[in-house]
Formats: sequence, C-alpha cells, structure tokens
Amino acid sequence: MTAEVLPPSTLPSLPDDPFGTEVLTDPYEFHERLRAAGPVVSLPRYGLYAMGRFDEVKASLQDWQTFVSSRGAGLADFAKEKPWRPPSLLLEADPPDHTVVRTAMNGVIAPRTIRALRERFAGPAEEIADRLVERGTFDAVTDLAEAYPLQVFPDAVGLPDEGRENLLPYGALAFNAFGPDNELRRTALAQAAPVQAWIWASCQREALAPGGFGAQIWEAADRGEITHEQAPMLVRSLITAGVDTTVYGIGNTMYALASHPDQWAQVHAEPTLAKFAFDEALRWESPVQTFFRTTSRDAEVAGTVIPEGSKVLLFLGSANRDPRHWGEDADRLDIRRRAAGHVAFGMGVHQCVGQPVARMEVELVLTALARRIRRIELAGTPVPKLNNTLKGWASVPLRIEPA
Ligand code: OVM
Repeated sequence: MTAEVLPPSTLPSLPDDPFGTEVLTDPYEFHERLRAAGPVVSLPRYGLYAMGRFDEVKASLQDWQTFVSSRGAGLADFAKEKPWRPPSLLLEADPPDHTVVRTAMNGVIAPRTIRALRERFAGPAEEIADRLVERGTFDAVTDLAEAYPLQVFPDAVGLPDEGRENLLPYGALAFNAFGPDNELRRTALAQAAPVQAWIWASCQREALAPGGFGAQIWEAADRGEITHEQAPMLVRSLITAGVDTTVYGIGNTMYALASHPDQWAQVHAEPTLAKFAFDEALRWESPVQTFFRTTSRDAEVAGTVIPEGSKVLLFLGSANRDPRHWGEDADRLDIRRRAAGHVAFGMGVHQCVGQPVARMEVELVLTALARRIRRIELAGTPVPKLNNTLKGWASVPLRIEPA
C-alpha cells in the first residue's frame, strides 16, 4: 500500500457530540482525543471548528478582532439566528462598544469596593463553616457551594429578597442556552418565561437596594459613563454570570480536595494556600468548559485556514489540562503547581470581570473550612450536574474530621 500524502489543508475531524451526555459527564477522554487530533479540529456534527490545545485556545481568546463575540458566545450565529434573549452588552459584544461598558463595570467591581465587601462576606463564611463542621457530614454542593454565594452575592448586588429562587434556574438557563438545540437547552427554555420576567424586573433601578453593585451601575449611567438603557443590561450580566459560576467553582474545588485528601491536608496545615488551591481546582475541573467565537475573516491557526463566518468552539477545560503546556502530569491535581495562567476565567478583553468577587468568596469560605477541618473525604458517590457549558456536581457528599 502506498502512503497517502495529505494536503496540508486536510482538517482532522471527530464524530463526537461535545454536548452529549457522555462528554458532558466526563469530558477528559474526549479532550485528549481532541488535542491529539490537531490544533484545529472539525466537529461535523454541528459544522464547527474546535480547539482544545492551550496555546491556540489562549491565542484565539486574545485575538478579539478575528474571533469575535458579537455574533454570540454560543453555537447560534447572531448574524443568522435570533438570540434567545437580547445579547449581553459585555459577553456578546466587541470593542469599541464592549470597551465602554467593560470600563464602567471595572469601575463598579473596583478594588475599593471589593475590600469593603470582604467584611460583609467574611462573617457568613465563618458561620457556615462552623455549622458544617458541627454536622460532620454535609453536601458540598447544596449545603455549601449553593448556600454561601446565595447568602452573600444577591445582597451585594442589592436584589429584592422575594424571588431569589429564580437565580440558579436563570444561570442554568443562560449556560445551557450557549449549547445546541438539545434536550438540556429545550427544557431550560421551555421554563424560561417567569424566570426571565423576575430577572428583568430585578435589573430596574427601583428594584435595587442602595449601595449595591446594581445601584452603582445605575449611578455610572447618571455620570454618563454608560446610558440609562445600558444600565439594566449590565445588572443582568452580573446576575447571569455571578451566581452559577461561583456555585460550580466552590463545588468543584471541594470535590477536587475531597477526592485528594493529601491536598486538603496541605491547605489545612497552611490555610493561606486556599487561593492556590482554588486556581488549581479551576484548572483541573473548569466550571466554564467551553465558549464559542465566530471568525470575522479567514483566520489562520497553526497552518489551518478557518473561513470567515465559522463558529469556533474553544475548550477552556481541555486547554487547562493540555500536557503540551502543563507538562506530563497535567491531569494531576497539585495545589503547589503554578496554575495561575489557566484560561478558566477566559483571557483577553473578555476575561471575567467578576473574578475578584469570585476569588474573595472562595478564599473566605475555603480558608474558614481549612482552619476547622483536619481531614475530608467523600462520603458517597458524587452526582454530576449536566449543563451545556458548565461542568460540576449536583451533589458531593462529604465526611469531615474536625481539627
Ligand atoms: C453576560 C454574561 C457574561 C459572562 C458569562 C455569562 C451566561 C453571561 O454578560 O450576561 O454566562
């Protein structure tokens, strides 16, 4: 048999459904095949291009001129399909429009604001840690990862007390909606109307308590940094991106450490390691697994041309485990490695604006637990929570040994 010489334009292709139950439940075997197949891979099931290697994922996130967000950060191409909700002014926009609203948001989530909030977030973190340690067994998701952010974040935004049960369903909806028209997305959209109505009402000036992030966004409009039409949309961004992400972040961090008791022991011995444990957990099991971009022109990536108007699926969770970047032990959880530089918060102009809030929440709650708990272990089988974008758990039963 003669060896076939492939033309350089021949693109590797994988038949897998990255939004199917198998990959969503356990994506890591698929990620390995994706990275092995090449720097750019075709996913013909959805007519997509995909990248799973660290260098190309990072470079594409940084090249906002070529890999645009204004045509949607999900599978739907806003140039061709009507979005399920009015597009986000932050996530689904490009410079220069994006720059204006991003600058205003940076002002709202400023270091001074975060320092002031730390006091208000610290008490509840200590209290929840006391309660859970007292119990001895608890669920890291429902009793901690959901309970703590929901106790502190809605108050920080200034949201109404009534109706907060809509927050988690809205996050699940928004992150499922990035995916294809599958069961997860359809089910979420079928129940969306009352949830969306509460969210939008809560973004209005009269609904928001003084002093919170929400009121501050409206004040930025009064100062002329943004328009009054833009203000409720930016509050919506905070609500959409600020709840489920931190819930999954805490749940995944606790799962990571509970399944590696030796790593927990290190954080217990030295609770200031909590922030490193969080970065390593984000790298090892990234809550936001994927985002899409759309090519605004023919894009050359590692010798492959991606034609203009293509949807490109960037696998953040795969980039964060790429041995080409992280070394042969990329799959190993090691809180002492230099995990900062992961792309779990994205990279470039769209990199997570709420990052300081998320980091503060996790540091406070993880430090409070690390001081009080000597040993931690899984007390049962964790139950995955499936979502088209988010990777995490519905339940992580834990048993702990107090210090
Ligand atoms: C938004 C937004 C930003 C980041 C993530 C996200 C649903 C949404 O601006 O609405 O996920």
